[in-house]
Amino acid sequence: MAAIRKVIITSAVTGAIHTPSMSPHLPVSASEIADAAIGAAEAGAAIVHMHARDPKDGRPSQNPDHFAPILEKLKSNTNAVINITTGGSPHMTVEERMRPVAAFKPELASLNMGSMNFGLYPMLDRYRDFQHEWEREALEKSRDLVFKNTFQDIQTILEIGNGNRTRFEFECYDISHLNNLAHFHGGGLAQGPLFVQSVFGLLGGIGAHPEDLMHMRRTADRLLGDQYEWSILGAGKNQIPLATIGAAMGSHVRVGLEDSLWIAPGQLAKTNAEQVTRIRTILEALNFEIATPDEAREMLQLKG
Ligand code: KMH
Ligand code: ZN
Repeated sequence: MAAIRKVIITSAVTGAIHTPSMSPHLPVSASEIADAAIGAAEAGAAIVHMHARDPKDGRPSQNPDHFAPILEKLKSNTNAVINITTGGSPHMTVEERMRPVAAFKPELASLNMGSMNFGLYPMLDRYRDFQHEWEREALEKSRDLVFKNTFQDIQTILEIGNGNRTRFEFECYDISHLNNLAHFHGGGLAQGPLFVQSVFGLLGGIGAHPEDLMHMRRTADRLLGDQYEWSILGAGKNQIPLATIGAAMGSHVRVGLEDSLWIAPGQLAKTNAEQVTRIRTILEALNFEIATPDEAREMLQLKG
């Protein structure tokens, strides 16, 4: 009998795209963010993808002082792999975005594989009442915003990570980002097994149709061969459907309030754990096993 495949669940617990006025369940303070990640890990997430916020107004923050209490609580309460963002928010400079990974040298960090438009402004049609003016401004400004990830930016983050044995969740929002990853892999700066997080359904990136998913998969296979572990992230309403299709085709999955505030149409997720439980139930029904943090460490060759 063939071995049962182990699927890594990542939970991205708060992010920078969604803002506090969009959901009362979005974690904002350090203890809310840490508790959300611990709950997700207890529900089955092997990896927690971490952003921090300024507790004053919920604004995304890459200040290491805002990460420190979150990481401390996480480390003493869970064995989950901690993955720190270098994406921060698309409104920040790359120098700002790198700060927590340089300071904390985690096992895993995100790395965004190309510059792109990042259209958050359509959310202004849905949300009108904001507690803080920065929330409206962030959405409004995204009309004229480039999320900057030049080759030099990517190289600098790779060099910081490689120097600390931090490995990467390579965020690929479009086909060209796979080309960029193949370029850095060919040059030796990005080393396998590459953890490729394909991101679907953000305005500015690839769509969220199953054909888009197939195209990403075929291109990754052609460019990266057996050198990668594939993971799927669908934004908003695409979260669970795309994770399910991807998993059936051999991917790992990412859920979390960073990527979708919802658990069902018109129904906000109350916790990150709820989304982990939903995808876990589906994966187990498909006869997959859920990877433990240590199994994820082994698959991705993390430093532990
Ligand atoms: N917000 C996601 C679509 C990062 O933190 O580096 C991608 C992300 C970026 O997680
Ligand atoms: Zn993120």
